[in-house]
Amino acid sequence: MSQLVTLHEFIVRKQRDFPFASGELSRLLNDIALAAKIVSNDVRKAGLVDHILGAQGGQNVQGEDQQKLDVVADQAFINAFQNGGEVCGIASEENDDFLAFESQSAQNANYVVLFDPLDGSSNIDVNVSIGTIFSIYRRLSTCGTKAERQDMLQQGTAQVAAGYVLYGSSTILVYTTGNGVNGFTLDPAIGEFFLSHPDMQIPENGRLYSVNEGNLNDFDPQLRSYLAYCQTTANQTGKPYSGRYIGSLVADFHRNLIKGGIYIYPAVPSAPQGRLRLLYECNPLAFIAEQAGGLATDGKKRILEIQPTELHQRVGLYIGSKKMVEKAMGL
Ligand code: AFP
Repeated sequence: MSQLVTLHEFIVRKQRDFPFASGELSRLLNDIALAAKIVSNDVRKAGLVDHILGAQGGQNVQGEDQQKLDVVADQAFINAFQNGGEVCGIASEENDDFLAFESQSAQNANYVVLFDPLDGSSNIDVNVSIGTIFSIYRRLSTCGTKAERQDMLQQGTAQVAAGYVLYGSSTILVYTTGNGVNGFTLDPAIGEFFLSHPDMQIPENGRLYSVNEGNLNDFDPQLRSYLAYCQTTANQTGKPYSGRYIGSLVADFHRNLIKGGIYIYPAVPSAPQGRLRLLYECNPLAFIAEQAGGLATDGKKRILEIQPTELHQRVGLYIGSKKMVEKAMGL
């Protein structure tokens, strides 16, 4: 039998590669794993528990209906960060403004986390995969003081780590610290994540394209012609690509990461800057895509080099297999 490696053991081994590491980032990753287990447990019983399933009744800062599970997940991660003591502040898709933690121990912490607690939450009521996406940065403000806005508005290239948890047919946590991408599947019976997808690499080319084709008439001619190519004789055998669109970015991205493919959500008249959030969705997934050998752009430039100016900034996203993204961009 091959040896099982837990997420915790894997993190400890990686930390040993850096003799001067303080262990803070390792502890933070373990905090994320703990929150992920709590949320996974809630997601698994969403259909059973009336107070969890359904809309919260409020709207988030983008005017979208908040699902109860959105709020539950947001709080689970915030609690994990506050209890863990490695994070001085957070920004989340569900909160209008960033939160600077008040305690002295938090003010002494070196990291901030930006996250989407439940991506694809409009899919909760129909039992479709959803996920948490996170991004970790070192703070820019002075240690010992409260976190500031500048800590949150850093370019994606400054990410120290990023990852996602997909609550799908199983729960999988995928992350990078800038040295490859690894995936860990949760064994729900014992509540432990095990290394299941070591050194993930996205195929250079794939045959899946993921786009909301309901927006086709709003796409620019370049993108329309790329989609026509996908639908006709795109691969070497002269067969069209297959369209796969879940409407849950984290699930669409994960599938394409494993099988090879491209996910596109461009700017459209109804979302002139794009629909997806730079800080909570695009930057973390772009970091993972690049670490796995793929590409992520807004259709013109590298996602990771976009300078954020607002917390809830949106951008277009072309992400996935390198050759497919290049072709979609007309390169
Ligand atoms: P929610 O988290 O609000 O459900 O948004 C999901 C999402 O940001 C992303 O996960 C999807 O890919 C995208 O929106 C779907 O958008 P369309 O419904 O416009 O295709």
